[in-house]
Amino acid sequence: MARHLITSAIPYINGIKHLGNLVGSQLPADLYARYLRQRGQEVLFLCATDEHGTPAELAAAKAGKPVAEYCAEMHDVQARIADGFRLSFDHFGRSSSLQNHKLTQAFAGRLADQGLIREVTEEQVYSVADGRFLPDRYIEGTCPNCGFESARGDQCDNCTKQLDPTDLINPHSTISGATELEVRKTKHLYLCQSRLKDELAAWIDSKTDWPILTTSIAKKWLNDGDGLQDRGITRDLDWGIPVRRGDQDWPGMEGKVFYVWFDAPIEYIACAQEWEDAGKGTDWERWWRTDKGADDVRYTQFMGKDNVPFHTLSFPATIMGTGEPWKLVDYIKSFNYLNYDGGQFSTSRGRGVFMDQALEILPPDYWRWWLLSHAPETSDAEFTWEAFQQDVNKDLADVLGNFVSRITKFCRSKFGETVPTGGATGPAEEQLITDLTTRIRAYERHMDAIEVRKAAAELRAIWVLGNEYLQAGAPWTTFKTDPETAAMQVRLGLNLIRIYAVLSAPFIPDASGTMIAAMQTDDNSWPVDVAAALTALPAGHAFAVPENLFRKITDEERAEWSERFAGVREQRQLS
Ligand code: B3M
Ligand code: ZN
Repeated sequence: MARHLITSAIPYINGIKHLGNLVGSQLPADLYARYLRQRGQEVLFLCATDEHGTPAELAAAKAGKPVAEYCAEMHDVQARIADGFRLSFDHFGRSSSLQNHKLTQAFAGRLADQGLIREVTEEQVYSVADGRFLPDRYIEGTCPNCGFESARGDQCDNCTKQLDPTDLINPHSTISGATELEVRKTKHLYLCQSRLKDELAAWIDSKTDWPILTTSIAKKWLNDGDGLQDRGITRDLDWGIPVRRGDQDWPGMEGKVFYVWFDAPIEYIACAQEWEDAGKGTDWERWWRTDKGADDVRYTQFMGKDNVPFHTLSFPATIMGTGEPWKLVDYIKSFNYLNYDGGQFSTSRGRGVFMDQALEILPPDYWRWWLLSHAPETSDAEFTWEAFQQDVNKDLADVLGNFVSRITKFCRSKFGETVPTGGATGPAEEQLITDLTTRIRAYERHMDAIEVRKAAAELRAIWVLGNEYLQAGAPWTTFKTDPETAAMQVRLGLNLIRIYAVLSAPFIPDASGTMIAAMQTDDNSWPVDVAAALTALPAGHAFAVPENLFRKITDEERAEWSERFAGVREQRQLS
């Protein structure tokens, strides 16, 4: 038995994620975690909310709440929605946890001890009325390029020109509106990651099995980008992890916090501590410290492509720089973007379907199936309502749902609600076993390799095999002349339902649970030997006809939803 540590990129706290975010990190991570658990592996699957940084402060201010209160509420909201999608985290932590405070400060202290942190004096805008330095996006003014009046300190949203706050005409604080701004000197800590370049390059070069998407981004930043310039790891914000050198004060750093991208990945580790401290497990170090057994762990990270530089360069640099035996990631599965109906999902404009809204209109399996079977692995993918309706209706309702309903209802009407006895298998069944075996082995290979779309295609093909068998065997006709053979066909079909439940569980856990419950069995063993698995439910075993597994999406619904989600999401921060 192997041990697998799995993390999904931790979602920002400020608002609810859209389906594009979901399919690029949390959902495929859940698919993989569920699959490995089913295959008997020991899994620790962690996620958390990413709670620091300017966006969290701004969102809290907008909601009129103290930022700590806002984060606590939004964490609960996100945890509830994650449950709604059946994301099976072993722990859903918070980057603002005490554990992460301590660990982040310890990392910084250790990096300083290793001589990898230097102090840099910078000039930054200070607001006298607010009594604080203003991050670029807390400053607005008129764009010198196009005259747009609400250009931000870092960029004009109208003409997209990159700006410095000092470029703005009539600059003012977005916190208070104050115009009394001055440029003051302030000191920040920089992580000397440029000095780790060779070590990082060698490490990335050794990852020959990583997806091209992951390594191409890493190498681009490593070689011709400026991704490995030394990087500021502190900010002048109120909300965040106070800058300390381990458990000591850091002279000159009073009132400053660590940069959100410094502490967020460290939360992957702190989350394991939270998991243990919450009483959900023991011995977190055996997952994270190679001197405490984590050498045996295979660590897989899931994320969208925009997060790859931080996970291939910055976070490994943080870990390597300590010189301590922390576990480095073994495999990074990254994703392209999912677009929405001819454009992009947009959080700011409310374009597309957000996780809470998705669950309001359909149960999680519909989304899980469609999103995973269209995961943007090799290129960007697109969500359209037409495709969603068509695929869900066909794959889930017509193929899988229909198979389950036909077999169980036919059996009930002709043989009653127990697995029928009698009849002998023949060439058709042998062929089915051969085909199923081939496809199930391919499905396992794709799941092991985290080839999500290929796995989904294989699973769909496995469902289709059942339908084709039923169509060809036609027990409803056979029954009239040869009831024994019909009984055998139905017995096999009922056993196929159990097998489908097991194989489909990583994709559609609710439907899988319904199928297992209907088959009234607790045998959810993986079909390693297909012929044997087809006799798991013996003649005489009682079952029940389940409710329809999936309903069809109507044309009216499709039209209504595509209209409803076209843009301008209702301003609902909390639901
Ligand atoms: N919070 C970005 C995001 O939510 C960021 C990921 C952090 S992973 C350590 O997409
Ligand atoms: Zn402009």
